[in-house]
Amino acid sequence: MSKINYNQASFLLSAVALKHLPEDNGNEVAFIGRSNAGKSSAINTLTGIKGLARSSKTPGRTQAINIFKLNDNNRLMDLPGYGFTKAPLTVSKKWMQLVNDYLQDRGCLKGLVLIMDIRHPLKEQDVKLLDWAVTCQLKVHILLSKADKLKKGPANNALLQVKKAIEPNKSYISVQLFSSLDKIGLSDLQQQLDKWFA
Ligand SMILES: Nc1nc2c(ncn2[C@@H]2O[C@H](COP(=O)(O)OP(=O)(O)OP(=O)(O)O)[C@@H](O)[C@H]2O)c(=O)[nH]1
Ligand SMILES: [Mg+2]
Repeated sequence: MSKINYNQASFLLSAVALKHLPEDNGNEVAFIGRSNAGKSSAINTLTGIKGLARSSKTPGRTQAINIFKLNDNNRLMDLPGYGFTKAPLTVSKKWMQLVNDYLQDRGCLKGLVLIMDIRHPLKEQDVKLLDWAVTCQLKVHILLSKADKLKKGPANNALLQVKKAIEPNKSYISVQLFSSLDKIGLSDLQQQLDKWFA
C-alpha cells in the first residue's frame, strides 16, 4: 500500500517563470523527458485522475511547469518536454531555460522521474541529463514508458540494456517498466515516490 494518497492530487498552478513557483520548501518530484515520451500520461496514471495533466498527440504540448499538489508538503511537477540541444542543459527556447533554471536552483527537488519511450531509450539527451544528475547527486528513477507497445521478451530486454547502462551509477539511478495504458509498474512507481516524499 502506498503511503501517499496520489488520487488526492489537484492542479495547483502553471508556472512560465521561476518567480511563479511556490516557495522552495516541502518536497517536489519532477517528471522529465523527451517530448511525447508520456510524462503527463504517467502523472494521470499515478494519480488515477484522467485529464489531470494534459496529454496530447502533439509533441511539446506541455510548455510550462504544471504543478500538482498532493498535500501541503508534497508536489508533482510536469516539466516541458526536454528539447536537449548540443550542450547538456543549454537550450535556446525560453521555456527550456525555465527547466534548466528549475533543475539547477530548486532546493526542494527530491528526485526526477525520467520518462523514456521503451522503444527509444537512452537518447543522447537522456544520457546527458543522467550524467548531469549524477554530477549533482540528484536521484533519477527511469520509467521505460509505453511498455504495452512491446511483447514481454523485448520489453525485458530493453529493461536489461538500460540496467546495464546505469549499473555504474545505481546508487543514483533506478529503472522500471511502465505503461500508462495497462498500468504496468504503477505500484513500483508509487513506492519509489513514497520514499522521496517521506
Ligand atoms: N500505448 C501507450 N501510449 C501512451 C502511453 N503513455 C502515453 N501514451 C501516448 O503518448 C502520447 C504522448 O503522451 P503525453 O503524456 O502527452 O507525453 P508528454 O511526455 O507529456 O509530452 P509533452 O507534454 O509534449 O512533452 C499520447 O498520445 C499518449 O496517449 C502508454 O503507456 N502506452
Ligand atoms: Mg506533457
